[in-house]
This record gives sequence, C-alpha cells and structure tokens, in this order.
Amino acid sequence: MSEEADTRLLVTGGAGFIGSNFVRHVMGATSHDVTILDKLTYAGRIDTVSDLLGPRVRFVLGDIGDAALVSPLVAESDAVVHFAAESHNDRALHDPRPFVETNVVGTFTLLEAVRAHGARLHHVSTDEVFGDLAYDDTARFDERTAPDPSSPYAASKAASDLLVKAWVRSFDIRATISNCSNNYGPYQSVEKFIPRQITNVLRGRRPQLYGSGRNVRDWMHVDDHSSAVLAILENGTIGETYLVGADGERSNRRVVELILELTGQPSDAYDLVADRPGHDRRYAIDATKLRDELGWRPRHRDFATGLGQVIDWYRANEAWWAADKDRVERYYAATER
Ligand code: NAD
Ligand code: TDX
Repeated sequence: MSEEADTRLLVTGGAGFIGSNFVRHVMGATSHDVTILDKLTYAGRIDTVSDLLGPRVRFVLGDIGDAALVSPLVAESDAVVHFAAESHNDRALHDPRPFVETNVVGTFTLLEAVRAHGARLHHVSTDEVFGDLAYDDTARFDERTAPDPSSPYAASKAASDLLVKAWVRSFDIRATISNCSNNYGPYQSVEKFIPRQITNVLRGRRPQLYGSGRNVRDWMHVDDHSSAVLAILENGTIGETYLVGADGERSNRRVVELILELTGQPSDAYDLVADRPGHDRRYAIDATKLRDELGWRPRHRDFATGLGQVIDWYRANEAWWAADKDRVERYYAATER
C-alpha cells in the first residue's frame, strides 16, 4: 500500500475498542487520512473518537451490510481496514443472529465493494477461529492451524475469514488477514473481562470469574495489535494470513488476582460464578511469521505495568464508562452471568 500523504483508509468499526485505538495509532505513525464507518451499536461510542474528528478523520454512521452506503466509501478509499464486528461471546450465546448478519453478511457486503472498486483490504480476525488448546499442551496456534471454532461468535469470524480467502483466490482481490489474541487497553467495553473486573473493583463489587478461573488467554496490548495491523497493511503479502500475539498467556484467575493486587484489595476477593457454556480452555499464538517476515515486535512487554496503566485509565475516565456499566451489569444479571 502506498505510504503517500494522501492515502485514505476506510476503518470499519473505528468507534469500537481496537478500531479506535488503531485510528489513534495511524494518526501518530502515518500521514494517512481516515474515514471511520461505524454503526454505533452498544459496543461503539462517538465519544471514543470525537477528539480525533477533524481534517484527517471523518466519521460516517452506518452499517457495513448497507451496500449502497459502503460502495462509494470503498470507491474513494485506497485501503479498507475491517474491524467492525459483533465481538462478545456471551452475547452470541444468547442472540447469535446479529453475529451472522454483521460478521458474515456484513463482511460479504464489504468484499463485494472491494471487488468492484479494487481497494486493498485488511481483515481483522481472532485466534478464536482455531478453537481451543488443552491446558497441559505446549502447542500454539500458527498459520497452518485449521479453523475449528467452538462458539457462535468464533464460527461467524471463521466464516468471514473463509469468505476473504475465497475472494482472494476467485476474484483476485488484494487482501490480507490477521488473527490476533486477546487485547487489553483503554476504551474497551466494560462487558469484556478485564474492564468488567476493573470497574467492578472501582465500584466496590467483587470480580466475577467464570467456572474455575483456570481458562487461559494470551493477552497483548492493543497498541501492539495496531502496529501489527499497520505493518501487515503496508508490507504484508497479498493473500496471506498472519497470526498476531505477544507471548502473554495467563489464567483468568491470575489476571483477576493481579487486578486486585494493583488496586490494593485482598487477592482472593473474587467470586467464582457459573461457567460460560462451551468455554474455550486455552488460546496461545505463535507469531513467528509476523516477526520474521515483517520484523514486527511488541513494545508492551510487561503485563503488570500495562494492566496498571489500564486501571489508571478506567479510574480517570469514569464518565466514559459509568452509564455503560449499569446497562452491562443489568444485562449480565438478566442472562445469569
Ligand atoms: P468492539 O465490539 O469493541 O467494537 C466493534 C465496533 O464495530 C463497534 O464500534 C460497533 O459499533 C461496530 N459495529 C458493529 N456492528 C457493525 C455494523 N454492522 N456496521 C458497522 N459497524 C459495526 O470490538 P473490538 O474488541 O474492538 O474488536 C474489533 C475487531 O477485532 C473484531 O473484528 C474482533 O473480532 C477482532 N478481535 C478482537 C479481539 C479482542 O480481544 N477484543 C481480539 C482479536 C480480534
Ligand atoms: O465476567 C467475566 N468473567 C470471566 O471469567 C467475563 C466477561 C469473562 N470471563 C472469562 C471468559 C474468558 O475465558 O474471561 C475470559 C475473557 O473473556 P472475554 O473478555 O469475554 O473474551 P474472550 O471470550 O476470550 O474473547 C475475546 O478475545 C478474542 C474478545 O471478546 C473477542 O472479540 C476476541 O475475538
């Protein structure tokens, strides 16, 4: 992709957690202009990006499944970076339809616009498409791992990945795919694990661990995900998939204990609650290809430091999350989580 000053990126889902952090990263690391296309579902908020809007960043409210809206936006863009998705497993277990509509049909709609107008596409996906790994296994996911999703969310993301691969092969679109592990950082919805537990503690509530708390996620800082996506967009090989991870495997129990330690609470001040149905045990990423082919390296190497900064961010930005917190906890109570 061109690195010239007048490059315009269309960033779908740019008002969500990772998309908004990516737009911030692009503003600092490049001279590209950005159009954010976002439907502002419960997961997207205009005040996440309102300070960015101006000469270089434009916001368009809309659905990636709306072909009449999407087509001219793709036509005027050099590249599309596709983050928009229904992204929360617990919601997918209760109401999977929006996951199929946005993640599958929405991605299809975008692919057809990319095919028609010849834009470069980077499709952002997840390690969950590979299913899970055993606790006592040393294996990690890599680019040769076959899709084997466990959950409705993961299945919808796997379907979107397969559509992108087929459009590359059949229609010669210029696309790349990345499958990343769990992200943490500022602006993450309080329905997700780390912000839910941080804001529970800040509200005087106890963190809620599903099942035994033994499940392992491979955490990385959202800024490192942004730098990986930009590296693939600019230097990745068309048609290729890159796995993104930063060797951050930790059990959920350990993460909660760390949040409690960093906030001055007893490290056992959490509740074990009913497990998530079908709960994936362990995710782990081998990012050797991304490191060797594109020279990418994560900058945030110390999880406790990064987590402490994120706790500080939630402490300082209660106005950003307070209203959502009440709504999210009502939703969890109604769905027995
Ligand atoms: P998020 O839920 O915080 O944000 C998603 C954004 O997409 C929101 O702003 C929402 O309003 C928007 N959106 C939803 N449906 C839309 C539609 N039909 N049209 C337009 N916009 C729509 O999610 P996130 O955590 O930022 O994840 C972003 C992407 O990264 C997703 O594709 C997800 O699968 C992937 N991913 C996430 C993680 C993670 O740890 N959060 C890890 C790996 C990959
Ligand atoms: O209250 C909770 N208690 C708990 O123990 C919540 C909300 C979660 N959990 C557990 C479930 C998971 O093992 O914590 C872990 C992380 O949960 P989530 O934040 O819901 O993330 P996960 O299901 O792992 O999926 C995330 O990573 C991959 C993102 O939400 C996806 O969008 C991404 O694709």
